[in-house]
Amino acid sequence: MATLDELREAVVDGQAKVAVAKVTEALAAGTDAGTVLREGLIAGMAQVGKLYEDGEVFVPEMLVAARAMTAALAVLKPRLVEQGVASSGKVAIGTTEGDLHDIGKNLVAMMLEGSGYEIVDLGVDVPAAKFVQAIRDGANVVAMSALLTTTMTNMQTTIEAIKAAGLRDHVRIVVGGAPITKSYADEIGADGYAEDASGAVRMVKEVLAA
Ligand code: B1M
Repeated sequence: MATLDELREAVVDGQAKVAVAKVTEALAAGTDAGTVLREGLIAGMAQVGKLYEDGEVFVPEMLVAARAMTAALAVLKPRLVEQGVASSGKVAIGTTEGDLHDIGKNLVAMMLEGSGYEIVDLGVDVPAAKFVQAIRDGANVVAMSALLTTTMTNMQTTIEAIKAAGLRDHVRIVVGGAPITKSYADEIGADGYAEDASGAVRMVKEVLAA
């Protein structure tokens, strides 16, 4: 669909206003919000990642692309949330300490919110102590995201801190992000791993039912 191609290009080029306009146009034309997300926004960011890996764009271009994606996501969010169904659970979500990537984490948060979970968004660069406090404040799920190989190890640090605080039995822990694998999740003692945002919704449901 031409509009989704234009949306993808707008994200790659970092044109926030165009990206917002294209999301609005696609939704008005009746395109499903999930399709707009996958085929427009996520596809655009994936292309930016490839261009960065190939040395064709650099951090500033990635940053403007990320801003365009964030602006477009804000428009899409109400529709994503609308598509959700009622559920239960309070999820404290954040990007691990030292990590400033938040697009994937925001997507996961939105999809969970859309599925009826209460979301406590701890933001980026979240130290272990903040996750621990969130459990004390009533979260029954901790959801951690990491995009860097240097910050994924802080997931383990956080799990150890949760254990040390005597709270491990009070909470389910799910992890994800580009460098994370199922075997890494198992190794650090997480309850679940998901590859993408819709997988995260399934995973949270599964671990709460277990
Ligand atoms: Co950064 N960056 N970045 N970056 N960046 C990556 C991650 C990188 C792979 C690029 C590359 O080299 N090819 C690389 C990491 C290499 C590594 O560690 N092995 C990298 C690097 C090196 C860096 C810097 C160090 C660059 C520098 O300064 N020299 C720096 C680090 C800053 C820091 O965090 N301390 C940096 C900075 C940035 C920007 C600020 C410019 C910007 C982030 C803006 C923002 O987030 N607000 C940025 C971006 C945009 C990227 C890429 C291009 C795109 C990331 C993204 O948003 N993807 C990325 C390259 C890539 O991924 N190909 C890259 C779209 C998003 C929807 O996907 O986040 O993977 P993702 O989330 C997915 C899944 O992973 C999953 O679901 C999401 C939806 O499907 N998921 C979960 C995520 N969290 C989950 C949690 C779950 C379950 C699923 O359960 C809880």
